[in-house]
Amino acid sequence: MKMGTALIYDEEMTKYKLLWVDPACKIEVPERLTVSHEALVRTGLTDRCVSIPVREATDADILLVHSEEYLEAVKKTPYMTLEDLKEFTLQYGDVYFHPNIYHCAKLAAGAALQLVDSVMTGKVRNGMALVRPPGHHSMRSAANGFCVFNNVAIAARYAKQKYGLKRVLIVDWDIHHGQGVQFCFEDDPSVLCFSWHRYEHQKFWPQLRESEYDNVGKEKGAGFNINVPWNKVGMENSDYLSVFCHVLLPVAYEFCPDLVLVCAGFDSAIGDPEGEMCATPDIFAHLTHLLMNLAGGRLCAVLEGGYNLTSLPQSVCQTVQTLLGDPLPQPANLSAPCTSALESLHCVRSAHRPYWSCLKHAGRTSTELLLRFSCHRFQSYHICGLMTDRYTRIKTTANFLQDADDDSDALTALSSLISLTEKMNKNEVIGCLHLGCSDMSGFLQAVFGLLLPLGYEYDPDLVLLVRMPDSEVHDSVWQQLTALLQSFAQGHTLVLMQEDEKACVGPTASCLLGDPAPPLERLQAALPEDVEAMERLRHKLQAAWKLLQTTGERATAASHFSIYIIGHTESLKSPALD
Ligand code: X5A
Ligand code: ZN
Repeated sequence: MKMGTALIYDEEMTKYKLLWVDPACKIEVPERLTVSHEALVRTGLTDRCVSIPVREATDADILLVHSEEYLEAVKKTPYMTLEDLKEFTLQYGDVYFHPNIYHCAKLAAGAALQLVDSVMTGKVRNGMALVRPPGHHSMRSAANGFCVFNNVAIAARYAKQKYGLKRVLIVDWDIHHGQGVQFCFEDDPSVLCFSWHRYEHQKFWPQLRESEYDNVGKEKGAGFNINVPWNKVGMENSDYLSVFCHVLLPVAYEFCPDLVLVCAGFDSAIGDPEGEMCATPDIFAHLTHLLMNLAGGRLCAVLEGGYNLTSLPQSVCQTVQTLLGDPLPQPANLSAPCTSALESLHCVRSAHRPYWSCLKHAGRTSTELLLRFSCHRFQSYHICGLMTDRYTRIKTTANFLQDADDDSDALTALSSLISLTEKMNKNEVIGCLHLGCSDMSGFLQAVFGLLLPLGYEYDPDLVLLVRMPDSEVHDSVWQQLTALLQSFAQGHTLVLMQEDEKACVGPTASCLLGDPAPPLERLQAALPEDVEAMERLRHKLQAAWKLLQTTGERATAASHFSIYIIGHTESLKSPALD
């Protein structure tokens, strides 16, 4: 099993800065990198990572994405006078040059490539590169938005070329649209690009029509570019999680990537002067975790933006800590997604409906209800203090699994478990979700569309995961489920399995210990009756569980209104009517 987390950083990348007055660029300072690195050192995270040296990207590496003319032009910048640099800078948008930036840009791209190599050769499981300049705005022949070379785009092409990867997923959680990444791969179905971004109906930089949700990719790449525009500032944790549960995760699992690259910008965190969003740094632990079981755990995060020198280092620490496999923090104050976020979500899902079977709503009635679900409240057992660190987690898991193994009666195991947990504080309340589904795709769809949002909103103190003897859940899906459920209750998960499932005990335990779940095979479309049943249930539960919603109130109200005025107006093409 590949283990370990790579950390790539070199102080050299702090050695360039803005040399003249430019209000648009003054936030991109060397301290962004130093405070992030210092926070990792202070919290002991650097010591737990595998330190990998940077290297300079070669011309050939850079030419995977950029034009020769552009590379040659940038090569001249180290020799330019201040006046020449200023003038050179003027041809691009919101970016600055410095005599040392070409060197740093080669190191930043090279760092991303070193990270890909470390993960692909199995030296580590995953990793993060702390780099400057960022990359996701730079285009084939243009610097843009503080970016010189497109670090992540180069890394994706490099990974495909060097390791023969068929599919790469790029997740851009920076608050700006990674338009450089989009333009690079928009006709390429082998690279799935996801970006959410502050948009405000095209009022926010870079003010591109191409950042809209209806830019789904071109030609063969149609469906492989996902844009989630935020049309209001102040988005919160629940807005981000909602997009992950209802768009990114189902599509990403259906895509089945061989590698996940993250444009890890933290200007999407609270306090950032650019993003003006309200998500807290611990949300990045969850975003990271939710992506960590794709591609057999091969995840490379590369720093992009992040300009608040308090929330940036905190967010970086959350990301690295999660990559290392630590239990996740309880997601802070989850509320209902806001109306504007729900409107965006609805538009994105609709725009991608033709391309992804997980977004296709079944049109016919189910003959059989294949998905059973109940949600009731009952007394539970507070288990805090029992599993406070990795070591005790291991021990408890082992003991418990041993019990279940030795004792032929699963009930005995259950009662011993309960007596164990009864010793802990009581009187906390958890929910019980019973989920069954006939095929793998339908099951996973229910996990993303129902179970994860419910779990996040419910915020349990303990997750009790029971594998029913007749569940027919494929082992690999079971492992994914086990891994994903550790998003909740700070990883306090208890698993009950039966004697005849001995073979799956080891793999389950390894997921509980934070090892990546093995990659799934590419999913087929879910059975229409499963989708239908799930959708119906989701709609029924939406009033009580806001994270299940995928449509804004306004959108709903508007459709009712359209129905009401049938015959009087032209608005017969309302989505509610087809
Ligand atoms: C990487 C990044 C932001 C550029 C903002 C320009 N760039 N107004 O976050
Ligand atoms: Zn940004």
